[in-house]
Amino acid sequence: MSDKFPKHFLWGASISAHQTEGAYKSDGKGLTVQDTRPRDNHEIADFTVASDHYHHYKKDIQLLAELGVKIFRFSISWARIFPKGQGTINQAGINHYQDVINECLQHNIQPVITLNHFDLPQALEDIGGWTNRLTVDAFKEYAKTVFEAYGKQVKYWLTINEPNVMLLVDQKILGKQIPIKEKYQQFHHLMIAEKYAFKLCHTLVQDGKIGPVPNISLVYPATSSPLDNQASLYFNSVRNWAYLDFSCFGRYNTVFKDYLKQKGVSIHFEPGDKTLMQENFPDFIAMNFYTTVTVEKPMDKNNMSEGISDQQSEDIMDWGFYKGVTNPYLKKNQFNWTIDPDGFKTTLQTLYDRYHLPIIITENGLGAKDELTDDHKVHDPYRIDYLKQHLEKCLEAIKAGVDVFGYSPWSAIDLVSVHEGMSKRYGFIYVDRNEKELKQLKRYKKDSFYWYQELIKTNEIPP
Ligand code: BGP
Repeated sequence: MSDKFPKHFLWGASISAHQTEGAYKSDGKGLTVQDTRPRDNHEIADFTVASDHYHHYKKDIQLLAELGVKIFRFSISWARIFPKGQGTINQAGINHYQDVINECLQHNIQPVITLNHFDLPQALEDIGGWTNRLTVDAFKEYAKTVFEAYGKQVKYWLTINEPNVMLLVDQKILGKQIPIKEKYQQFHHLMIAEKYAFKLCHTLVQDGKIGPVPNISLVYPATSSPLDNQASLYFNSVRNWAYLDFSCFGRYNTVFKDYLKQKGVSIHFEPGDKTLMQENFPDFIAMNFYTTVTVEKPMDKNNMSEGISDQQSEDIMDWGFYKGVTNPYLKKNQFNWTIDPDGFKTTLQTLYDRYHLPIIITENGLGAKDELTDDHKVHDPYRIDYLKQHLEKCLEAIKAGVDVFGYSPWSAIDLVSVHEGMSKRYGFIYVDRNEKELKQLKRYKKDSFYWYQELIKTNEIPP
């Protein structure tokens, strides 16, 4: 096999609604948990304007067409379609995404749509959010509405972005901390909602394909000690496999069930849940990958706080089960996330052999403090380096037999990072604003834009 990627490989770029759109109250949109969530650092850019993609989508899609992407992954803001999460449909919201989809198709770009990316409508949060089973009903109504509205044109769908991250760092992403018992009932509801999305997509969208979109970080044991190996078994299960086993096999795995039992947590099933989960499955797995995690068995409770401080951080502890440690073999980025291209290959191989489903990478990328030069250039060799290293390993995985059919890195344009506002940029396209100043919000192509353009054109990693 040559060094080229497969002929019809789906090169893309990804964003989410709340991190790019802005216009948070325009045209009838309701508030979401992202609009209301307390931010630890009030200096960071808010989501009210973000990258103003709502008003710049034509320009942004035109730039993506110039980049050469075949797919564009974005999410629909549920609260634009149902301002209260359910009930009355907001036609302006339906029209907006119709315009975005038309614009993509005119440029021969296939939309890949995430149904929900961290932005639950606030009205549903007010009735208990994912803890309340009514949120599952509201999600069904919402999913049915968008499949009916856009299913003729959009064939690739993703369910709910990273339920595993939402639960691991709940207080940061969902706006409030919840007790563990409630957390895993939420988890069950999220997974059931996803199963309904599989079912509805397969019923309503002709030739539609749908997949779960978890954030997968393979978990390594810190040493060859059997106890560290146990720690990695448990964190792998809680962090990764619980979600995908439910989506792809329709069951909770035994390690995860034991974890819940030891925590005194039991999940309530409604009649019909078992049939639903065992009869509806995805067509592919969409994987978000940034890093890997290394854990040991926690032995000393002193000076340790339980929990997780950041979605990809090693600063995690679950007493009795696992504790994150620094991996001495790996470098870190400016924001303390480890960089592990070999781990990317191992993750792809592990995922494929576990589930035997085609894989599309829907996030991967480097957050960095980019600088716009006086002549409006952004020199980001570090991002090119990161992408290059990961794509080399992706190609090795493909050669080793893993069915990877697309790569859509994070992110198409600069956007508001979940934890670091506008100071942590991921895009191929620079958006000229910072934390405090909106400036003109002009778009500039970074060096990585030209590098990725060349890659897409040749289907080969440029030197
Ligand atoms: C993923 C999320 C994205 C994005 C990314 C980077 O988990 O799906 O929405 O935020 O992580 O995270 P951050 O913005 O914290 O750097």
